[in-house]
Amino acid sequence: MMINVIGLGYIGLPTALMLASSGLNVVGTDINEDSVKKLNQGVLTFEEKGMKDVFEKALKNNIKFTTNYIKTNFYIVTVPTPYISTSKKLDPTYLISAVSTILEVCEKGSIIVVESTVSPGIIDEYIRPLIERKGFIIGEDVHLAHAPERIIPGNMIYELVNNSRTIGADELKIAEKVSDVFKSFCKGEIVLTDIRTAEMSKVVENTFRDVNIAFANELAKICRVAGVDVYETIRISNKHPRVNILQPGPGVGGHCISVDPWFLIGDYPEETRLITAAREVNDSMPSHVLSRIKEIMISNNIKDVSKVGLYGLTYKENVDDTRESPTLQLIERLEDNLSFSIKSYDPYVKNKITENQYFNFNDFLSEVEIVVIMVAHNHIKENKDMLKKHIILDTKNVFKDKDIEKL
Ligand code: SAJ
Repeated sequence: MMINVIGLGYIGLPTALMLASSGLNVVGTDINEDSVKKLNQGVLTFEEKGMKDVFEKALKNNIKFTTNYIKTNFYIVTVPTPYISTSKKLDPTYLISAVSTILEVCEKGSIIVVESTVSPGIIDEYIRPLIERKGFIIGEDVHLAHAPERIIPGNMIYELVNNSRTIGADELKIAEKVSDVFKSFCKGEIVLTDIRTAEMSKVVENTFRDVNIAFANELAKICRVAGVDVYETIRISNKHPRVNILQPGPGVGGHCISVDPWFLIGDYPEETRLITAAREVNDSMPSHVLSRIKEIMISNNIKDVSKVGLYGLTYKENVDDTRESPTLQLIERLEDNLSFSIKSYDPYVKNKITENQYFNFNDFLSEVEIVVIMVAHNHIKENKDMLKKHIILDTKNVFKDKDIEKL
């Protein structure tokens, strides 16, 4: 059996490599000619811990990369499913186009596994009618499955192997076939269910985390007014056997947790009061940081915003991904003249994405008086001593010292 993985991004590439390194026959397809060329030359298109070794093994096992869809009977679709910020809905265009192209080449009886994140109901609403319109009978000519991913950027390879996963299909025998493929590398439990439940559980997992982060963020605001240390409060409360509070921060970024809850809110506006409130709390955090910056500027008699430096542009620590990053959200909320002045630096971001961005840490530090730690990269933990002369606003609790400004 040959497996064709469609879309070689953050999820598709490691998945294709894991399958191939486990001995399966794999072809990876992507529309990006440059990426395909690089991969065929043995060059990875992005960095991820442990992925190089898996890549080498996959190459030895003859994995191939191409811009064409291959005629086979097993497809895993990992194309992007962007979210439309104005309507808060998912955009299934890439998914529709991938499935349409598969239908042009696939063998009779093929299994199409959608791994891309979809909002609950998307497969029924768009994919089934599309297949039927093209004259295929679902369950005979093609079979559908949904196998949402759960891996976390920064620890993807480990989590691909060890996480439990969900497979939804119309028939148990199809779910089992898909499960056998994933079992080639996945040691975690594989739970079989129907497609709608698989869709719902994926979005629910990210929504759960969003709501729980919002609770921690709200606590940070309460504790500031109450004059109590939020981190100490959380540390102590978490000693209770049934309490497990997450950490507050400058906001929630990334392509998943800050996005997926909107799918539920968009589709079930009457039922999602808690989820909506949580989104609002998390979205308010960059503005909360901004008010803290203003307070600190006033109390230190600093009038010029160009004396403020934001450390960290990525959405979380030790990755280079800046999608929906709280720092970028904060800069967007500044008036134009201020957003030109405020400085920023991130050791992981090598291209210019903000107006007043520095690429050398020393230069950055020498130009600012207030350093706002927005991301807890290992780099800042290792270089704490360099900030001795600065006023620090630490939104990630990197510094444990009492006299440092917190959220
Ligand atoms: N964050 C906090 N406080 C915390 C934890 C996180 O403020 O205590 C912030 C982070 O700084 C970041 C955001 O939340 O801005 C999200 O980061 P994350 O590390 O929690 O998650 P992601 O977005 O990198 O990956 C999530 C994961 N989902 C869950 O943990 C439920 C991952 O397993 C999914 O595969 C991924 O979404 C996805 O693709 O859906």
